[in-house]
Amino acid sequence: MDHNLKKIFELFVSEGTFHKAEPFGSGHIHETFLVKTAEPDKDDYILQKINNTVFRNIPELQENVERVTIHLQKKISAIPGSDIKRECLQMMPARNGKSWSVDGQGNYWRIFVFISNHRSYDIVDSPAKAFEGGKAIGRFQALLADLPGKPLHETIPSFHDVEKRIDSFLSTLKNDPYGRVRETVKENDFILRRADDMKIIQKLGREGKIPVRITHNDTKFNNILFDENDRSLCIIDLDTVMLGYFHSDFGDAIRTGANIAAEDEKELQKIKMDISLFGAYAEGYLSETRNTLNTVEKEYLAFAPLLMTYEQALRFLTDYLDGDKYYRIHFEKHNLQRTRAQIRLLESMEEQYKEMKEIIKKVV
Ligand code: ADP
Ligand code: GN1
Ligand code: MG
Repeated sequence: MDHNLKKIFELFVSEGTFHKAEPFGSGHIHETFLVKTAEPDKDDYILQKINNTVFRNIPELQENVERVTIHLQKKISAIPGSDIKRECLQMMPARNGKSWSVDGQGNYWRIFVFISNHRSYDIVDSPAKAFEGGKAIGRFQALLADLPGKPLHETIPSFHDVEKRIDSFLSTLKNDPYGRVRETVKENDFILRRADDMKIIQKLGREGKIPVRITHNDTKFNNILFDENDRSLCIIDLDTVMLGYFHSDFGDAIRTGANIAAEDEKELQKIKMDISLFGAYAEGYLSETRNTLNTVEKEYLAFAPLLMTYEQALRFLTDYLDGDKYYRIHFEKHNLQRTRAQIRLLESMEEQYKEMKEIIKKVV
């Protein structure tokens, strides 16, 4: 559907005035536009139509993002030499006094200051960037450890609860709502064979051996913005910041940042986890978190990328079997192609798991 983006943008407080808007970025969840302002010396903005099928409670979602961004702004602005405009995500208020606005069709919108001259990577091509990314995620977790006030809302219930995701996969297999199950027999078996092994982090959590902490929960590498010198600048996409395990953040960044091919690569032989990118990311991450992580958390770091790649394959596959309701797809069977690519990536990690564990042992 076409939206009147000028009218929607004008529901918000901004310095500059609307010049033009164009679709922006490669996120799978929201509809994102870059709004260019008419005045060259004023900020541009990101205008987002919030996905309210994925995020069911917008006031709670927005309250979380407000609290997290304000906390990060306070802490980062206290660091000498920091560039608050580019190192912190900044939401601008709507004219209704809230941080979101609803259009005539009942769509929810919000705006952020556009972080200028940033670079973002769907595929990472050097250990230096992987190191920077790891450092940025570690630092992000440290900055949020002392978020004051009540616990954050759970914006997507049981988001990284792989046990529940396996259960809902099993019920989708049984109900087969779109008659697609017979097409995915190989993929279903791959997922089911590994199901028990993938429950270990949750088990250790229940036993009190791994603590629940404030985590980002969506550390896809393109959610880390870099500056023009490829130094990490800002972590974005804060909708899923809530309680979780550090493993989710470590693992998901490797899943996306150490794969030498695209997340949905069709030619499976091109997909591989690059062990030097893994090592560089781990070094960057541990340079910030070494003194915080406990022994059990460290012991399971090498496993985290396998878990998150498994979870992602499971999520894409379940969405395919459920009729593609969650992820935005760009062509028929896109979610099946994504599933196959993630399965291949997991196989590549399994082939290198021994080395991954050795690297972690060295850098912890
Ligand atoms: P999604 O959940 O759909 O991935 P994101 O919040 O990650 O949505 O936004 C989608 C894309 O928009 C990002 O990957 C990034 O390229 C861009 N983006 C989002 N916020 C900003 C910002 N404040 N400044 C610059 N680019 C941004
Ligand atoms: C989504 O929002 P985006 O595109 O950064 C998803 C992640 C998945 C990722 C797979 C809220 O991330 O959990 O890992 O797609 N975000 C949500 O590409 O579900
Ligand atoms: Mg994103």
